[in-house]
Amino acid sequence: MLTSTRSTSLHLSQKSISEKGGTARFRIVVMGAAAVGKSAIISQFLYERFVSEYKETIEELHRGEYNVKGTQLVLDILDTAGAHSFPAMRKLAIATSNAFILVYSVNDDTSFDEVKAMREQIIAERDDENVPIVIVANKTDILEEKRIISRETAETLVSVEWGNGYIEASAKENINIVGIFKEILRQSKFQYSLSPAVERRRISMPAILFSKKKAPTQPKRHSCSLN
Ligand SMILES: Nc1nc2c(ncn2[C@@H]2O[C@H](COP(=O)(O)OP(=O)(O)OP(=O)(O)O)[C@@H](O)[C@H]2O)c(=O)[nH]1
Ligand SMILES: [Mg+2]
Repeated sequence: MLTSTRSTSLHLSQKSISEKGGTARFRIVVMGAAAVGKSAIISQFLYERFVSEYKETIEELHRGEYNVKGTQLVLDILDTAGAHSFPAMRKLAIATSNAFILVYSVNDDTSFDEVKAMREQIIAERDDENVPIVIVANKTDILEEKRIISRETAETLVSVEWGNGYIEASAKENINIVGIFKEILRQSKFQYSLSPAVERRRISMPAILFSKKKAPTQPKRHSCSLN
């Protein structure tokens, strides 16, 4: 378990959050093929750390707690398995999350195919074309000649055809990582502003520890309220 308090660059406007008992909750799931950099993105966002060794994830829940002008915002970020994901776990993650980050690696075309399939599954299971989804093209730091999926191809498909958010990022170089989370909150109709003065406490622990908790209620689309 890791706990720390430090300033953060993500500041959510108090006006945009309707809270119950002073606490607002938001749950994001990060999905994608194996080794595309899902854990690296979360680690860079929450802990400002890049780990170059590859360690397969089973499932991990990270929590960022933000104090925004006296209101507590709890941001749950579920890190999922790319290789050995269990269909039941994926279904549960899809059913209980407010928003989705789907990651592929720009040097791996099968990981892009997987993003397409996951997006279709999310839309089918949620029965909602407008569920907040951001597609992340990760590892953009690699040499151009190793890149297989071009920005034009992916961005046109994602932004124009699918109507989802598209972000080019590098967890290794910490490029656009905060942008991913800003985009997902924007898609979810949150308002935010950048501020260096917000307190954040971060913890990381296996999702199973949270399994007895009631899943967060889905916010209504086009409203900013959270339960
Ligand atoms: N060059 C480069 N390597 C990266 C980047 N992000 C992650 N990696 C590396 O890619 C490997 C896989 O990263 P992970 O974050 O563990 O991938 P994952 O998607 O969580 O993998 P699973 O948990 O198995 O699903 C690791 O060796 C990382 O160091 C990046 O932006 N650029
Ligand atoms: Mg992982």
